[in-house]
Amino acid sequence: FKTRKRTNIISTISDERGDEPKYCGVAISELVQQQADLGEVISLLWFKKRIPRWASKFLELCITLTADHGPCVSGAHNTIVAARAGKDLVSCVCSGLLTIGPRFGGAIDEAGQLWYRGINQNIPPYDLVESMKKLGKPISGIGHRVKSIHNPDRRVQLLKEYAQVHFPDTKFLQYALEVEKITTQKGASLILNVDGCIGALFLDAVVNSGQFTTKEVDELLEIGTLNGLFVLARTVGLIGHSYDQKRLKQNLYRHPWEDVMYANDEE
Ligand code: Q5B
Repeated sequence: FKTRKRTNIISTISDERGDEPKYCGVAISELVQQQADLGEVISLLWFKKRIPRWASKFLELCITLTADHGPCVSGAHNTIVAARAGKDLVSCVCSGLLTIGPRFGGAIDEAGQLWYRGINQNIPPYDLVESMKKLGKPISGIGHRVKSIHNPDRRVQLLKEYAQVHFPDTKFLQYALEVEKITTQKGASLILNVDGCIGALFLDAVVNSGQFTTKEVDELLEIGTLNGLFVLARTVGLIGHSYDQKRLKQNLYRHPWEDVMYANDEE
């Protein structure tokens, strides 16, 4: 009888051993034939599911709308500084990606978790806001540095418009918008931001796609899948910023003294 060596790796999302790669059992030629979009590829490789076209188009829309947000945001800034220090593409992009986190771009999962808990545990939006206040924690998915009720975020408007036309239901978005109604009474900048909107609509998409069990949705949130959308999208922009600086042959960046308050103890 044969003794089989135990494998060191288990992988369940793709297989490249045959004539052509398969993404979760679907051959790439089949995807090409069916004119599958990027959202479908994401869904196969991230969720191991085929999702309806309206949902995959939503994933694509998230990528389109968050691919870049100018040179001043944390990620682009880091990439620009790294590029000007003469670093290679991968280092420049990683430098930018490493800024993605709870304050910048990486609030989607936590926002999703809040909206999910709010709906599933029947927490009135007001109580959710108050509970976060008691904890002394900012509400993920709420607030923006430059966007406000007076300067609305077009990306959020476009996401809402898409959902209104194509989603069967948007209960998570509606919940997040109720939270926004409360927070914007406290401050004009405490709007539902792009992270919070994507978090809510992502839940509306997976729940209404009919492809995910409750346990699977719980798991998506638990393992932090939603931030992946921002990471993927913003990589496009960060690559662009790196190329831009190199094309412009920008020299080494040094922050101006005038913009630093030197508050040394001895002075
Ligand atoms: N306050 C985003 O803060 C920001 C509050 C809040 C309750 C909140 C802040 C925040 C949650 C994390 C989040 C995603 C840090 C943002 C993104 C992608 C981007 C970025 C781009 C792109 C902004 C002033 C007062 C204080 C605070 C209170 C603030 N936020 N209270 N819940 N969520 N949000 N991140 O303006 O009484 O004065 O002490 O952490 O969702 O990252 O374009 O830039 O595409 O690249 O710096 O769009 O909102 O305000 O922190 O000085 O707070 O408001 O407690 O109250 P700010 P702060 P008080 S989208």
